[in-house]
Amino acid sequence: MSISLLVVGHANTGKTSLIRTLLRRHDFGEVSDRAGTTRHVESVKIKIGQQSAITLTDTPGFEDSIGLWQIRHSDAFRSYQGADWLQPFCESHFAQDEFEQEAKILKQLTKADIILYVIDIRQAPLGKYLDELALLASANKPIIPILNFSASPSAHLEAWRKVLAERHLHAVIKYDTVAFYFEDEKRLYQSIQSLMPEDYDAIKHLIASREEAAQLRRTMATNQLAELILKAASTRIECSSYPPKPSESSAFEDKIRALESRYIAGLLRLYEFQEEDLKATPLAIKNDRWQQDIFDTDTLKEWGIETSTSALTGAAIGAGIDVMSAGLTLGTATTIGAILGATWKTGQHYKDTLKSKFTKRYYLCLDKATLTLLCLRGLTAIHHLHQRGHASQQAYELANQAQDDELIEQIKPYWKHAQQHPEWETQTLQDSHSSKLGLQKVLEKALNSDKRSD
Ligand SMILES: Nc1nc2c(ncn2[C@@H]2O[C@H](COP(=O)(O)OP(=O)(O)OP(=O)(O)O)[C@@H](O)[C@H]2O)c(=O)[nH]1
Ligand SMILES: [Mg+2]
Repeated sequence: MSISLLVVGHANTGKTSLIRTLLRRHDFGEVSDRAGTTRHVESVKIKIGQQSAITLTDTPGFEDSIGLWQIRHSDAFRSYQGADWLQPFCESHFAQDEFEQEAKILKQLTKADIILYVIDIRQAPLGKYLDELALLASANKPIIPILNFSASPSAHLEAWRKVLAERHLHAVIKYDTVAFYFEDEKRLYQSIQSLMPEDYDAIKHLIASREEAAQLRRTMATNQLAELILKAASTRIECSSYPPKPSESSAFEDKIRALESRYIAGLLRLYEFQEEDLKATPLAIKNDRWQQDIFDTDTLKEWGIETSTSALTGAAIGAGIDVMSAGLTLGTATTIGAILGATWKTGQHYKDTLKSKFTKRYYLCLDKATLTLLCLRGLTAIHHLHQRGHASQQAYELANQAQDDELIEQIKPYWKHAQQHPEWETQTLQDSHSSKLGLQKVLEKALNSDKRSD
């Protein structure tokens, strides 16, 4: 069975926005700054699997509640008790003429299980709103007031709480359909649970499935970010001189920007937002000269050389390279590998380093600061989308972030490793990829520490 929630309120208080946010859909109804945007009643279901858990009904806003209140207490309707005035009123000429919009709301009242009364708390609790509450209360249905626009402090919050408490409306929900917090939504569902005890389990299930979906999205988002970082770190292009020619730098920058754009597009799809929801300012890219640190213990290990003798072997490698650079134009990886006592495979793997040394060709890679910036922007984008309401109208601008030394240290081993693996740029990195898994953990920790602001 589906619980029927009727979403009502004064014009422009965010009723349609609330439904969009609860649905996680930006395409429901029409949302705009203009009052009187919604002109028709429209219902939509929230499903868990195939089962419909909640039916949300959007309505036009109240426009002239003071006038409506006066008609309710005029000779024509005064004698009716409780909800009895609703039907005669909706069949009267008032419902066809000046109260056409209000009548559309009133017709729905008898069908609803719960009324969600949406309040714009930037406004004081004026008489017209109190009239709306009184008209709604006459339907004898439970009302949950939603204090919308709660992300910014409001001078009227306490006044609203007071007038609502005076009307026995204590279970009030603070909400913001733009800066969305799952905890607020959870409180709304918990209020519904307390009003509809027979549907307790269905709502419990809904809350759990929403929580799971949010967690899964976050895991997938950090997975995509880990992939971006590894691919960006492993990306390099060959150039004829260092510093590179402008055309070579810009070819490199295009590659990195394309990687970031692909990441952002994937993230928007994951969170079910659209391209226009997030604008990334151009990433400030600096390149660096790629070089393999042949004395790095990890590098030596990959060469198949034991680290215990690294100092000695390092010297041997240096000597080997000197000998070769004198004698060979471009030694094959196999030969070089053999000279250095490494396997054929690892020799092959390091051919770019050696080629770079012998042919005076250079490789560009991403510098440390840009890579960290890419990581910070990626985290900020996840953080923002995670709590962006689906009713948000303004694009979020993803700007360049301040450096974060702690994070740099944590991601350093992963990017250093990725820099030695140019093949990762084009490979599909499996979810079981050890660097990807390790980096993903670091990113999740950084997100949970909640330091990133939007
Ligand atoms: N910052 C912020 N803006 C909001 C919030 N809720 C709605 N808005 C904005 O307020 C305006 C009105 O939102 P709607 O959802 O169209 O309001 P409505 O109550 O459905 O309006 P009508 O259909 O005209 O009665 C839009 O510009 C929304 O983006 C909120 O919680 N915070
Ligand atoms: Mg609307």
